[in-house]
Amino acid sequence: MQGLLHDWRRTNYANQCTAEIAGSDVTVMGWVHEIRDFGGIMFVIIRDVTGKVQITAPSKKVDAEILEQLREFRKESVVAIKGMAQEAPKAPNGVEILPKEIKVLNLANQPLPMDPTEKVKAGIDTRLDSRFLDIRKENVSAIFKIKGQMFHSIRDFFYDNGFHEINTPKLVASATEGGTELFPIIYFEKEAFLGQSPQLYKQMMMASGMDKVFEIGQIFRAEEHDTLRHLNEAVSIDAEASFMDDVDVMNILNDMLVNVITDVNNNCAEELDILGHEIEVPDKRFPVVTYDEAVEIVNAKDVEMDWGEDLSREAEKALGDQMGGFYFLTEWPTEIKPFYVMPKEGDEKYSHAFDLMYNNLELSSGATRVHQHDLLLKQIEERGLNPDGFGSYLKAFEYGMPPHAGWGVGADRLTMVLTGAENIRECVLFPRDRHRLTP
Ligand code: AMO
Repeated sequence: MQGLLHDWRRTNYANQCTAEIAGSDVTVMGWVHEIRDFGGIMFVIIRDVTGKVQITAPSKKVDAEILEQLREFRKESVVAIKGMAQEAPKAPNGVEILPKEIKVLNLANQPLPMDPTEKVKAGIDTRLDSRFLDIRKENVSAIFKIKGQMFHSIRDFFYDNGFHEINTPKLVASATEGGTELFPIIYFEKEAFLGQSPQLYKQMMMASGMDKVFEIGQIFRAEEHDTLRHLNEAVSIDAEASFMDDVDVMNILNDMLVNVITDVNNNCAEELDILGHEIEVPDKRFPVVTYDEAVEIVNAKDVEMDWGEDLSREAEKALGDQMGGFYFLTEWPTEIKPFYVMPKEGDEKYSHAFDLMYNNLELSSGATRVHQHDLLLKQIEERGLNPDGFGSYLKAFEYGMPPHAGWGVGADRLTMVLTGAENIRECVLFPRDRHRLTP
């Protein structure tokens, strides 16, 4: 059968084919990136996850049969080549491979639905329709390599700081963030929903004595928004910690982000370079602006905003222009924050809720939570929600719930910050938005 590896194994990735290995035999495997045939000499560029390597086939030095095989190559086919490395200052990494044996592992149909070498630029929809081809481009895979480093670094940070990783259900019976924006599903004979946040579960875990938990998982929001920063399926990084308040968890969030940015800078220099993006490691605590101050700043910039309103896009922009970089927005009006947010003692109009912003982009929301059963019940009722839908959640507050606080960070939005992407769809492998459910 054609196309099997049999006893062939890769000896070198493209980035391991450097001048130091000149004179040795290697086996490289990857995709046919480019074919240049000058009659007397042929150049084929092979691409793998690490970069590119040049195959050079002069008719005087290479068997006619090999040249024939090379001429049958089609762009983006998967091939394996055995040959001898020799120095070639003009080739990628200063080395080229003189082919001795060739295997075509899988031919790519032509024409390709899009060109992964970017000679012909494709729009975002064409690219997302053939995402596997799109990700073959180094400026696209760079985003996902950085996103991977981000998750790695975040997990390390949580484990190093005594957080336990949890997984909570995504099939749920009731809303967490209020009644709207839910995707209903049929759960046997009942109606259920896709989870919009692990909020209620991470809070219930505070009553379990696990002390500090985190979850990285999907959230589903049936928002009609069709913007560059909203998705209907996103990944949320959620943290919850007992015996802590809003200021404590804001400090944890600040430390975590400094850690992530440092790690990305240290481990993804090549990817950042490909993207032409730089991100400075913040050297001080993120500045804090209160909601009242934000209303003043926004109005001073001639963007109308009444006290008690959420920030509009224009208001976010005005505030972002003033603040720049990372900053916390604190002391939100209680009435526009969810029922689980703790109001300020003696000044209940204000709450212990905060958002973390980067320029004009909201990255995270968090708060000190209400841990007293009766106050929680009152706040659920005041928001017109039916306490019956919160039975198992409320139960956790009756038998020893410690004071606690936490936050949720949008992972795809954080990736935008780390990579400089302007459209959130660039930061998700297979995005789900108002119009897209495939691939
Ligand atoms: P919130 O609803 O503010 O808070 O969500 C937290 C963060 O998740 C990201 N996010 C989104 N990203 C892309 N598309 C969306 N549709 C979307 N919705 C939210 C944002 C946002 O800041 N339970 C609280 C968190 C908490 O208090 O712990 C919550 O879900 O970056």
